Amino acid sequence: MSTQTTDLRIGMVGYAFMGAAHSQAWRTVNRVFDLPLRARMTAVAGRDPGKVAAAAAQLGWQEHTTDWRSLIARDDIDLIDVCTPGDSHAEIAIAALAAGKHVLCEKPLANTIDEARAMATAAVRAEAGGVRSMCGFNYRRVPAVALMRQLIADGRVGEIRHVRAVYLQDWITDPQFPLVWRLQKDKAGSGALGDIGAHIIDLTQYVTGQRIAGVSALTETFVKQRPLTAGGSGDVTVDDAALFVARLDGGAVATYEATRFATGRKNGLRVEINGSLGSVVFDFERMNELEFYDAALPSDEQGFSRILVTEPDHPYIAAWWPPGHLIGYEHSFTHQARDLLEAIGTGVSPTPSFTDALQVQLVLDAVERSAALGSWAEVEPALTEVAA
Ligand code: SOE
Repeated sequence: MSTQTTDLRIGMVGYAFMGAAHSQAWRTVNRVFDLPLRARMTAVAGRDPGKVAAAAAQLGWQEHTTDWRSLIARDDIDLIDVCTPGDSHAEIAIAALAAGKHVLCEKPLANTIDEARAMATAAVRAEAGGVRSMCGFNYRRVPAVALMRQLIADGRVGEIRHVRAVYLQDWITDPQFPLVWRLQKDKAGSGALGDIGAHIIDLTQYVTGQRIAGVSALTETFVKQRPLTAGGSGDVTVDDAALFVARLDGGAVATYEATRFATGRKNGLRVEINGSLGSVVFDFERMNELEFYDAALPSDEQGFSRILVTEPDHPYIAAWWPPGHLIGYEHSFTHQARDLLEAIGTGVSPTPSFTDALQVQLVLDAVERSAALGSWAEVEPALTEVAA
């Protein structure tokens, strides 16, 4: 392990579930991977002074503040990590990029296309000055997903015919679950569609190398009123479930389902790709495995094999444990931090870029347009004014 001499000083905004997952990654990444930069957890920002002080102590941040703008103004902070609800992503990320700070922004990139386009444009402009940005689609960094992409890129499933993706949760099936920010459009932008649908949109585009070109969708809000923590009740203004079919630009046809009402499914992300020469299946409930069907085998040998993705030559695994010892959800965030530090340290642009994330946002918008009109909706290309 080399002794990193260059610190990358980080300011994180937000400290809830994603803030905790990112903090774990910043604490761990340089103890596992040999990188040109060392993450230094300089400060965390949050609105509540007591809670952000407690979060700093618990998560390992050196300082804390209630003013995220002060992080951007500091000369001793190099990167802003945006872990807030979607309604503040654009303001924070654009200000950070303008101040010359690298940015990691949680998904989905923004709550609207206009915000996402402004963020992507700001990122392209900042890139010209060596300022890097990435959107936190962490499932790309699960070793089995990276292996899935490699098998497809190597032609092992042939021409892709079908993409079949679901992301199933059940945390709000109880009508008494309160009206939290994820259920309010002005804060979250959309419901299951943007929160977990964005993941399967990005993941399937990433592993297939194809883009969603058009969709036909429906959305549903099963529970339309929920209790307010201050008493009374309020309107749920986002989707509880979103389902759509899609055409990909490489010729595949696809089905997508994102829901928070799949009773019993806690974080059930599953993607199946069917091709002319075989199929490959990733199921997050068995995240260290990949199912692979090789139609080129002799017929008496054919069947789905289970690849245990824990060998040293599998993506990321060599840094962890011997074969057969498994990794978890949090490792995808450590791998995300690894790839970001490696990119910044070697002067290349990390992926997924804000333009990649803008393309996901355009799909989200097409799904909502299609569901509202009950008709097919095309997905426009993700161009930014600077790049166009
Ligand atoms: C939703 O509850 C959620 O926390 C998403 O926001 C995350 O992106 C996903 O990884 C887990 O579920």
